[in-house]
Amino acid sequence: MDLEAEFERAVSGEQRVEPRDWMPDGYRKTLIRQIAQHAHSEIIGMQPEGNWISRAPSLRRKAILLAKVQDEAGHGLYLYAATETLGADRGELTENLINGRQKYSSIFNYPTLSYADVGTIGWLVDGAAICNQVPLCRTSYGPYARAMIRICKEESFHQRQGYELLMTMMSGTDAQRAMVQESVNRFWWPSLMMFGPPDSESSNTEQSMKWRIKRNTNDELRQKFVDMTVPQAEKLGVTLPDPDLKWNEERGHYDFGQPDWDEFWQVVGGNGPTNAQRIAHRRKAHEDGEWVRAAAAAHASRRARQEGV
Ligand code: FAQ
Repeated sequence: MDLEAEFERAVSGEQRVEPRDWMPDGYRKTLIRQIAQHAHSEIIGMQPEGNWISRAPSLRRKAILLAKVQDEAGHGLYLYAATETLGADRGELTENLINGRQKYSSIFNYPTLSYADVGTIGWLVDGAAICNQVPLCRTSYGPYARAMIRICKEESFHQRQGYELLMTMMSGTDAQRAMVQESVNRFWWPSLMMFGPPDSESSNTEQSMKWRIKRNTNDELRQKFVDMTVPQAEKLGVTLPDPDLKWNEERGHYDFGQPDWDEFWQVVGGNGPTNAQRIAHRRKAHEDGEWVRAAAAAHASRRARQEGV
């Protein structure tokens, strides 16, 4: 049996692919693209919420937010390590991010205008991330699947802290309730866009499903997210800004409207409300960290010389 046929047989038999196994070039490339995009999203995703750390309304809220943002840094590093098992170079991936050659999730190109956004990001953005990432715990590439297990546990905590924050605000004053509703209005449609374009326009889904990198299509996961979120919105007492949202008895799912896909492609193409700001901030952090990388490399090479390795 040739290598490719052996690989296809193993993958369709639910065997995990490990770093030293033979794999088709396209499989390796697709994984590096997806995992790097995921890692970049975690790192850029620190910015919208990080914006509120210094203005958190209490010490408790500040401690929670700090922990969450730190978790996101950890997820990013974990995922970059997974790409390294495929032969990618972390430094090159960072260059690709700050030069706009690689993407990161569209959701992080929207501004955080009020403190309620911290809760809404936890509830909707982490909620969408969990929906999308729990199936990735069964993705065919071993290091990615294993990384996802821990990441999903932490994302669940993130989702709950967001929901709890919003619940607290909803039991507060009229102004706080209005702030939550306004935030949900802004984040609902961009959250639906996180799952990627409709299946009919998704260039990678078919092949990624065959390789069991993706376990569900973009539209399947979007539907799952809507079904999961509507009862949570009802309990919270907010309205989701979609006049077409309606339970469909026959399908056993909610019907819902389509996001503005032109806006999605604009944001993915670099023209969203905060794309330039996010990248400029990441570039500055990278440049400011140059001395740390140089010192770490000098230390490692001195150590290696001393130990004669
Ligand atoms: N944004 O063919 P498809 C998080 C691109 S982590 C930007 O359907 P695919 C945690 C796509 O890359 C959030 N670009 O693509 C957190 C492709 O580009 P190409 C990130 C997008 O890969 C929470 C083209 O469009 N999660 O939130 C987007 O099969 C709170 C065609 O699309 C992951 O990355 C988008 N939304 O499916 C952190 C999860 N959608 O080929 C802080 C892993 C698509 O032209 C705070 N990734 N594109 O270069 C995945 O599951 C998949 O990559 C999808 C997209 C489902 C995102």
